[in-house]
Amino acid sequence: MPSAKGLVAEHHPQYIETYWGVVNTTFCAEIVKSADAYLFAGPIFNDCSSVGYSLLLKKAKSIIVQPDRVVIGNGPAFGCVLMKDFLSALAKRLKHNNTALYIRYEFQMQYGSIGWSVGATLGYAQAAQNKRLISCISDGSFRINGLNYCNDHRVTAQDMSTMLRCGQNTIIFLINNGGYSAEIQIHDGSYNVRCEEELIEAIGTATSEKKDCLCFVEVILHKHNTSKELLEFGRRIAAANSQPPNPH
Ligand SMILES: Cc1ncc(C[n+]2csc(CCOP(=O)(O)OP(=O)(O)O)c2C)c(N)n1
Ligand SMILES: [Mg+2]
Repeated sequence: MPSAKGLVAEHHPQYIETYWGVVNTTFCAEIVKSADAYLFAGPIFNDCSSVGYSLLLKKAKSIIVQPDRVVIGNGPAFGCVLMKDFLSALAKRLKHNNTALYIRYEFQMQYGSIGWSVGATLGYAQAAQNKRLISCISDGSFRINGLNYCNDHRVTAQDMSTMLRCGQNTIIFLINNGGYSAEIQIHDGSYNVRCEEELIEAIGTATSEKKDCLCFVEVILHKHNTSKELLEFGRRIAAANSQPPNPH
């Protein structure tokens, strides 16, 4: 399942795919569905991991291993069995092969907390200084890092400056697809105002039918749509700041 992506080398001949319910190819979904039994190690079946609770799996065929209990099918449940003990005992009964992990892949799915990857990149790189990290972050996640919802990269920029200060050599791919694609697929709507008429309408809504609600209106402006005072200010500061440092 998605949370375990990367634990098995994806070029291994017996690797099928990461199982993710109906989002999979039919090939993978059919193999999983038709298996005699499924062994889950530490699963959390939430809305994301179960694709809106649509997994077509039969609970009776499952063995669910949690950190301190094991549930077989619809029961019985064995308490006080630690996952590490269960998996070590199981490993002893398996025929070993040469499956090797070449690349480690990390992501977190269970809590779906976007922006996690930025801080995690910083931490992983610091901990594994003999390796080079490759990090893929989409624009929304990069922006939202540190629960920063506005168009302000302050917190992410701080993480980046820490990466620089620590001399990290990570390669970061910022996947810029122009916003929150995942949210657009789940729940699109018009949240932003782009012109005066839309702003008047939004203020009208905020002060009438939504008068008791918290209202958040994002007003989209062109970056050069500013006052002549700011233009003058910017020009003077630029001139001052581009002077060579004062020797005194
Ligand atoms: C901390 C946090 N805030 C908000 C959300 C809700 N959310 C889920 S996906 C998403 C958009 C992600 O955008 P981006 O990182 O650009 O990825 P894309 O969908 O564009 O590939 C948001 C806001 C979340 N999961 N976690
Ligand atoms: Mg995006």
